[in-house]
Amino acid sequence: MSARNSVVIDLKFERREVDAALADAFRGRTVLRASDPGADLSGARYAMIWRPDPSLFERAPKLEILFSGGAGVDYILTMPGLPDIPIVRFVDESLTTRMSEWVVLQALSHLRQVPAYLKQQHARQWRELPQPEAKDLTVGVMGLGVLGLDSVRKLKVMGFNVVGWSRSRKTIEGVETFDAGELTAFLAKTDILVGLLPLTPETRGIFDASLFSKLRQGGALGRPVFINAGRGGSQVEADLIAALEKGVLGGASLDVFEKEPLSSDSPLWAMDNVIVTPHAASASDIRALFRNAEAQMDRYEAGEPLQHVVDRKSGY
Ligand code: NDP
Ligand code: OXD
Repeated sequence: MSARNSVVIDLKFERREVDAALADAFRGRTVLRASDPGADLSGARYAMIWRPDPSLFERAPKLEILFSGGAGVDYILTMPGLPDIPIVRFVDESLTTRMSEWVVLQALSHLRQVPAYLKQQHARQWRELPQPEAKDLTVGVMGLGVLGLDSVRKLKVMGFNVVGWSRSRKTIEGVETFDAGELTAFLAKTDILVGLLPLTPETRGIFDASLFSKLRQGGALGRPVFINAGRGGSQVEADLIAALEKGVLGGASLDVFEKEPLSSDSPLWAMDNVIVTPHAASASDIRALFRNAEAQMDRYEAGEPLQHVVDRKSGY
């Protein structure tokens, strides 16, 4: 098989998962694993990566396309020796659906006071709490891309009022939208804030004390709630913890952290109004990943334009 058609794989999955998924993927192409000792990557044309060893680019100098093992590409864009070739993001219905499930689950959990009821359950306490409805609250979604737009749609189905914020203004039926310059106005309407932003120089540290202080206070839940599944580098964790301690925020659901895994001594673990998940809001499905990459390789080899190519200037 021609090395010109070879695909290097350096992903986070277990070897047996990769083996099982490879049974019906990349027919007619040679698959190489970067982790195999002595694997000769020198002629490889494509690479599928998720936090690869930085030596990859030296070992595979003839790469033509990089395929990200996830939707976010912040870790690729900061890799030393990154070649100037197209980077294709992972965009797939499975990833989108999983994320929307997580977002809706978290919004409903705070609406229906799941953290407070769990606390009562552990104390064997039988006490009914006030119960606002979804329509009494506004969820503000920051990031109206592939994931944000689907979450907006599904939050609407559950009855929430939804507002959205993105770099360029979007038009979404039944949703008030704001552009980058209108952040304060967007926050002032938001009771539950959902972060679905990529990590870029512009979004690093965007969720800080100043932003939390601009969220609407006194809404149907009393205090605003912060939900983040974008990237941990966008949240200033010290500010977030202080906002939760001072009651600027009434609760949070966090899937991403400044440093992952979240340190065992982080106060976030023990806060009973905080739900922590281990960067698991939406895992990439390996079969879907391979299917998507193959489709793009076929397009490329047929001379058609690639889809979901990262804009290096904007960083996502
Ligand atoms: P997209 O690229 O489709 O969308 C990104 C959105 O963010 C766009 O609406 C974009 O605005 C907006 N945006 C980017 N920069 C800014 C800025 N400076 N100011 C305002 N808005 C901005 O990404 P996806 O929806 O596919 O994914 C979003 C992120 O979710 C990923 O980058 C990744 O970090 C994270 N993720 C997390 C997972 C998890 O399990 N926790 C799983 C998958 C993804 P515009 O529309 O104007 O371009
Ligand atoms: C992604 C992720 O970016 O899983 O896809 O975080």
